[in-house]
Amino acid sequence: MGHLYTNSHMSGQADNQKLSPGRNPLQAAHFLLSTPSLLHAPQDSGREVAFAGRSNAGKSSALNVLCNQKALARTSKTPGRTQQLVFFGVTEQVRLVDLPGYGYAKVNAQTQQQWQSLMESFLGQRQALHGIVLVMDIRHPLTEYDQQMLEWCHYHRMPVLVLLTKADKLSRGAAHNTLHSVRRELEALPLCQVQLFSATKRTGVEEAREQICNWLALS
Ligand SMILES: Nc1nc2c(ncn2[C@@H]2O[C@H](COP(=O)(O)OP(=O)(O)OP(=O)(O)O)[C@@H](O)[C@H]2O)c(=O)[nH]1
Ligand SMILES: [Mg+2]
Repeated sequence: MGHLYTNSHMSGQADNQKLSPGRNPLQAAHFLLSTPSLLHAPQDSGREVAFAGRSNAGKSSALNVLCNQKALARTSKTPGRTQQLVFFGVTEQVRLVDLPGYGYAKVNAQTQQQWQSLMESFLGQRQALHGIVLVMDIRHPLTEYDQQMLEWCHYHRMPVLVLLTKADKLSRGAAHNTLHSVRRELEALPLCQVQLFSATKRTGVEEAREQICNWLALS
């Protein structure tokens, strides 16, 4: 199977280099490796933020727009395409991770089980992990798997940024109604924030990038 990601050949930002105002620190992101197991993940040091969500929710598209790159993470119309943990380097000690999509109807029970144990060990053991970006299609928020992910994050005291993406598919009023009801639903989770997002219209990109850079101590 050919690999699903392209290396952007962009130069990495040195850790000790001061970032000028207005610069996007995530633009330096480049493909490092993809792996089905944590055994082959990069050394567990520094800081990471991981992107999780249902298959086809728009994780890879969100990653691309946040990094201001067209084809860093491959996007697809076929759900379930990203089956591995995909690591992108931003600096020597900072990484972004595209997690395998979940809830794809056609995968069998064994694959679901593997996903479950991979996510549990990633969230429970990965020292470098400083935050999860949980991507939900605004038209289908808070699926059973999203709730499971939120519970794990809560249990491990992992901060979460929920992106209600594809907001361009709804009217402004409908998008805000969903935003408010999801916020209400999650108000008991202190480490969880919710915002609107659209990779197509670039809605909420700056806001999300600021939070991610904060977690990664890049600013
Ligand atoms: N209209 C609209 N379409 C989007 C948006 N984000 C993603 N899409 C589309 O949704 C589909 C899935 O997007 P991906 O980014 O590949 O989704 P994914 O979550 O990475 O999917 P898997 O890797 O298969 O789990 C693609 O056809 C994208 O073009 C958005 O903000 N607005
Ligand atoms: Mg993807």
